[in-house]
Amino acid sequence: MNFKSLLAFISQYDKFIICSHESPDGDAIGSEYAFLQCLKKMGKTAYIINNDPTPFNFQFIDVTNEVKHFINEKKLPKKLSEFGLFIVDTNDTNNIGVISTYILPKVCQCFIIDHHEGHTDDMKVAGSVSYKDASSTSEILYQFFMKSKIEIDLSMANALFMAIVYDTGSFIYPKTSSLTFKIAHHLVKIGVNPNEIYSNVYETDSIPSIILQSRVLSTLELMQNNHVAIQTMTKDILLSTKANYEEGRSIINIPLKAEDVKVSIFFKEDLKSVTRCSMRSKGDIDVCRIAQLFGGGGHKNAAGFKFDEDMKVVREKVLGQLKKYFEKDN
Ligand SMILES: [Mn+2]
Repeated sequence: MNFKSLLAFISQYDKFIICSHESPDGDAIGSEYAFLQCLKKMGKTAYIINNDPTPFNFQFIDVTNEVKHFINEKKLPKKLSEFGLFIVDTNDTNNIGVISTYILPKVCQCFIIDHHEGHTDDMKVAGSVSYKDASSTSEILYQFFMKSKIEIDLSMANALFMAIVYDTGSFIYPKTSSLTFKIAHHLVKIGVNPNEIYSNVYETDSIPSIILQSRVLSTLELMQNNHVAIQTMTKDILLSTKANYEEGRSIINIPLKAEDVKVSIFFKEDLKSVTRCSMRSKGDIDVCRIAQLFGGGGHKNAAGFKFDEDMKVVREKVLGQLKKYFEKDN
């Protein structure tokens, strides 16, 4: 991995803002936190500002309470033109929510650290460190820390480990490599307790989130000879269960436990009536390509997009794209 452009960007500024994608996940939060500590160790001033608050189950790594989200313009640091902006765990400047309105236009330049497919043509992007084979953004950052001889303290190790656990589905998703385990080995040596991380991330669900799961799972439809599963989470379901939008995140993985299910599609509506489609697939089915047709992105086996069109229309279009995959079976 080559970090020359990243080091050059860091040396250009004294002050940085770090942000990530909307609805930040474990990799987004863990990467931001570890990278913030790194920048501080390099003598820089840095702040994390996300579009959304940190989901409850990732908050434990933020021991210094530094992962903030946008509240209003007045609360932003002064003289944003003196800041460099880091965008981590996404390469899409349309995917960072209000940061693209209130911060991106005011900073001088931004730099992307990411592992997703695709790239951006945004003029503000001064450079990027992007490795699509990396299991997580944190896996890239770990290598940057090692190469730059940044000491990884326990708080950084916990953040990196949580990020890797999250983005690899606890070391089982396709991009999990021997390097991933080597990094995990080192982080555990530093003092990370894997069971504690697991427990914090996966055993802290709220009761509304369990009820949400049962309601959403009851919307399950199976198409294409049981190869395609579709679930829907409407605003009404969210309101009636009192669960948070983020708490629906992992429901998409449930249908994939069935051997026959090759693609899991999840249509979601949040409390602001914004609609999204998330897709997960097994093996060679490239859902990122489908997401890109709708202006979204992600990885081959995990991708998504936002849409304004009627859900039924989008649903038919997505199914139309998938049909091509399963015609081979017939
Ligand atoms: Mn990631």
